[in-house]
Amino acid sequence: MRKKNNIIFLLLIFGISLIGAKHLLGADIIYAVRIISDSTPPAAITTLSVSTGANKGEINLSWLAPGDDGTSGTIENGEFRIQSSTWSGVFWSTTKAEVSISASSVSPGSVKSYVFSNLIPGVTYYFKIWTRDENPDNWSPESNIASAKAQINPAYTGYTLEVNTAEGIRITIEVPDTAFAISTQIEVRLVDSSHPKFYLVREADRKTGNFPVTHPYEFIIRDLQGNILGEDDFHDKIRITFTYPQWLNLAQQNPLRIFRLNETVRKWEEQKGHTVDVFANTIGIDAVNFSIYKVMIKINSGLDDLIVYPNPFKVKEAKDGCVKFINLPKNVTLRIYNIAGEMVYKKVYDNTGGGITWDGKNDSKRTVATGVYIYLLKDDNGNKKTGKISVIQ
Ligand SMILES: [Ca+2]
Repeated sequence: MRKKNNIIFLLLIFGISLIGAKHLLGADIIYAVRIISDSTPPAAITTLSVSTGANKGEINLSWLAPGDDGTSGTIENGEFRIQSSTWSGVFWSTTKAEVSISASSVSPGSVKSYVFSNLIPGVTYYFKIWTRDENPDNWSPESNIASAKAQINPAYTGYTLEVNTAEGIRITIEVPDTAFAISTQIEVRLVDSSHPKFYLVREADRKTGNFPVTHPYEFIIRDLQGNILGEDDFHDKIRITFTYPQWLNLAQQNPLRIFRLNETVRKWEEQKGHTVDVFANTIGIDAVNFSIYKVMIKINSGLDDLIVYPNPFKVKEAKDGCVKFINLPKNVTLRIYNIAGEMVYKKVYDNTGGGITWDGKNDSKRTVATGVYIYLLKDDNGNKKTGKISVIQ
């Protein structure tokens, strides 16, 4: 709290006459206010709690406010700052916080909340929060750390059907009330891979170079009168989620895709907009109609789909301290050059498993200097891809 000392100055104004005698001309009182800087920051928040939010990519935060000085006193002209990270070991600091919330008339112990949005659905985020009072330097110590997963999809108001298949794959189908024009209850039936159509499909697999992770399942939907529905597009999207085997490593999970069989041309077509939850081992899509679906690992034939992240590569803040190159073909060679064109790192990968990493070290396992580097990826067929990475040590 700001402390005020009211000091009264008695201002005496004297005039000096020509003969040197002092004459009191008048007196006035003025007030001066001296600010004694508040050096007591608010206490650390110990009650930060977070939970998956209601909408896609959201996490809800709530906490109990501290006081202006420790846990007492109403905070005026203060501020809360919140930092988020997908890694709990990140450098936590008010200077790294992404969110600033002004705090005025905040009484100690009052419940405060904030909704983080536009996070990556299904990914776990960690949070810390700080509070300051009216003194810009009076930051509280950091709060407890709290984590939650960003919402993958908003909760359906309809119903969820869960099927455990003979292969140990769990398939979840979330059907919103608005999916069908009719309001009757609906029965969903899965047809497994003993379906005769699938023999033709296997030929197609080899041509497209996709490695099947689950057998195909056909989804058929009937109303209670036994009529097959879903021949036309749904009125609203239906969510289909597959579990995938736990033995897949992270690099194999990245290229997981859901394919739908186009029965007219007998070809598997990749379904866009999938989300992978690496913690629950699930992959899901919003389906616009029922059909035959299968989960496959997409093996790239070239380097066109390469993704390099994070870039800039802040070594201390990157997960596992590595920059990742994903959506790769089977065998690649990675070369890293400095801006002077000198090669600092080279590695040949006989099996990329879909992705590789670089830890920001040269061939002698020494940390490279902060700066811009050029990567060159080359595959077995002579395809090349280069780009810049900003490395920040
Ligand atoms: Ca204070």
